[in-house]
Amino acid sequence: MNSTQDVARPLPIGSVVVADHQTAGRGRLDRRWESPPGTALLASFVLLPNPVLSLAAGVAAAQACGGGVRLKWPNDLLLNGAKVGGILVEVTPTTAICGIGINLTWAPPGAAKLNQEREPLLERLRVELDRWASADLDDVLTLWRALSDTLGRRVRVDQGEHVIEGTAEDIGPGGELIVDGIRVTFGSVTHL
Ligand code: BT5
Repeated sequence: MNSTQDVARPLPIGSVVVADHQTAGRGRLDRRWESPPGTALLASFVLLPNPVLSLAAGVAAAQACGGGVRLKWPNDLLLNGAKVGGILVEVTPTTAICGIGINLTWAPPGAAKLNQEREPLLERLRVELDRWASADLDDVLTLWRALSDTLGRRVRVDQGEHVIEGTAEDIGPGGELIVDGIRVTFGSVTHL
């Protein structure tokens, strides 16, 4: 299929679309998500809209992966500091489409792979996502903080027109990153 996000879009809440291969897998801002056939977990979950779904999905995915997977704000899964997976939340008027890609047996240069089997990982992901997508905000934020590789670091946030550099101090109640007291709601983060 082209992208699990597009196949999932018209489906009802509770649906899950899984691909062996995507010809047009995408990240945020129309960036591409690459993975050769059969080498990754590529799934889109149709969920109720939730303002911190991206963070909740990160928590769920890190829990499902286990083995030291950590979170980089806003939506990356890291293994040993390298990107092993990503999360893309897109909304329709009534649903949120939560796309999760995790490298299993292949990764692009500089990225990481998890080396786990897809089916058991998908099962754990379903369970964790069910739980965290409807969990209390405070519980999501608490576990996100514990799994975070971003908090406490110096970061650069590139917002296109603006670049913010400073210490990533915390995340706020809306999932925003607080950098030297400034609330950051979007941008690409580099750990310095
Ligand atoms: C993301 O975007 O990290 C979200 C990726 C979501 C992919 C899933 S797969 C299932 C579902 N269906 C879709 O079509 N998408 C979702 P972003 O933060 O924008 O990161 C994208 C950037 O990550 C790219 O510009 C590359 O630099 C890098 N990248 C691409 N493929 C990668 C891979 N397999 N592993 C690590 N990094 C990758």
